[in-house]
Amino acid sequence: MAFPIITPKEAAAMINNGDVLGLSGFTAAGSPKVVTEALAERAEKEHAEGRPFKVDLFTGASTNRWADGALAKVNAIGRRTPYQNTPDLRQRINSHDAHYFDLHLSELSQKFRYGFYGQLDWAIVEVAEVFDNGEVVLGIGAGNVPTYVKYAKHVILELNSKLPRDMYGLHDIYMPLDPPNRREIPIFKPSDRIGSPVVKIDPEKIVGIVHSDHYDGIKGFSELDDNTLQIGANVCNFLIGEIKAGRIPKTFLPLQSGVGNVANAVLYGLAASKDIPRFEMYTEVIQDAVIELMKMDRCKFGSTCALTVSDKAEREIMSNLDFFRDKIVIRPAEISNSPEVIRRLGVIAMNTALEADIFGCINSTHVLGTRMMNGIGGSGDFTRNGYISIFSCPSVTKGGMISNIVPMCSHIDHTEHSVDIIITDQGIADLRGLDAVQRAETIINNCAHPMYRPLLQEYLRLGKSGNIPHSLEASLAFHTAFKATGDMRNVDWAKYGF
Ligand code: 0RQ
Repeated sequence: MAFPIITPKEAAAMINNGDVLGLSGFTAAGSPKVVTEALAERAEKEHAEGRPFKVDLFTGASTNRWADGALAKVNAIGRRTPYQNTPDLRQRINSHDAHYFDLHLSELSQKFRYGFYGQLDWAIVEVAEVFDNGEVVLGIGAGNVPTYVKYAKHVILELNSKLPRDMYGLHDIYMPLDPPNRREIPIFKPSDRIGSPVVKIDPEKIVGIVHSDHYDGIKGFSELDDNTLQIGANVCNFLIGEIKAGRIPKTFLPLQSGVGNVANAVLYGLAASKDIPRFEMYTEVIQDAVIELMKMDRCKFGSTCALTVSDKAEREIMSNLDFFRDKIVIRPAEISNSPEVIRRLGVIAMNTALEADIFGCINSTHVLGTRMMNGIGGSGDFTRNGYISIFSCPSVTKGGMISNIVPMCSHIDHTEHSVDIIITDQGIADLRGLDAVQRAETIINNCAHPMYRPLLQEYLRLGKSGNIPHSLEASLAFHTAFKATGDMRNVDWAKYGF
């Protein structure tokens, strides 16, 4: 092999306090494991000896316990973008130990190339194979690797022996030109291939290869409960109704599905429904449910940025690549999430909300408007550009103490202009063509839990005038009641003069 083999410790020793790192991977899949873990050990030592040690991390999306997890635990992350979901990092962000800026996943590569975020010192990239000319086959998450390896001063490769060499051909690596020279991204169906199966890295930049031997460590999903199954069934019923009404073509349209338990349940709902035609996905994450749907021949093809699957499913895919090869393509985030392509293909966007308000706005990111959960991820890329944009969530959370339908979202990621449909276990609110008050009535009657409906109806009835009849004083009363008493049902409208 043309490149030196080094240990994780030797790799970590080359990285300095204040360096900016671009990591491979997306939603944990394909993220580095052993170099970042060794770097966290080094940071801990430096801190113990009284020296500062933090690095900035640019990733594709969330990483794993060996990268975000280990580095956040020892407080070694300075700046961090985009999406994340490890408990330690979440805590560091909410205490401002780590400086997190959240942005749409489709935008990071190009904004990095535009020079908005400065220089990159290192790219640390998990690979399945390295060729002597510097070409590499990536792991199961492409993220922003093509941009990071182009702009980084140095590259460290993690060659993961869990990834078989015949992964060659699973990726489609394409980087658009930047304005004013950008052309169309020529994807006209989810399975179109427009780039290369490998990422080309300048061999001069590769300082060494580190061996690793780990699956991605992605945890499986919660058992589907009655509520999530009902949400899945409601999404299916909505889609079937749209096909029957001729608003979605009979041949169907590509689906996008977000992350998390609810998204996984929605996909299992699709499997159960015989009225949903075999479908394709143009999405950013493929979770376990899609792998099952491919085996059942319900999902024909998936274009994605990552296989965000449990270790069990990852092992299964890796040992059956001949079956999956013509069913999956892994693309960089700026292509999997490209607004241009999403709009062209007519992708049906299905994402999960933390909370929705009665006028149709969505909070995807901030618990009680203040604490960062994960980040906006690609939900905005798909919501703003989808053929139909659907948000789903349970009607209540934490045993009913939280209503996921609130008078006004405590933080807004997606405005009513981008949201067509809201679905909970209670039912479906079709907001297309409705004014603000009609939207509110529909959401309260169809999506709110019955125990919260009277409270929401009262808010709407007593709200002040205007196109969106909010009461500025009372709009966050559900949240303040929860903060004060631990239960949104204790909201007291009388306090606000109602
Ligand atoms: O808390 O973990 O203590 O049980 O939030 O909630 O219902 O399990 O939902 O796993 O589907 O995640 C929005 C976070 C939902 C995710 C979000 C509590 C609840 C639970 C998780 P526990 P669930 P899911 C493509 C698209 C943004 C990015 C995105 C997400 C925990 O879907 O990160 O869409 N989306 N990307 O109890 C307080 C509320 C709450 C609440 C739920 N209103 N207030 N807590 N919880 N609602 C993929 C990518 O972009 C990569």
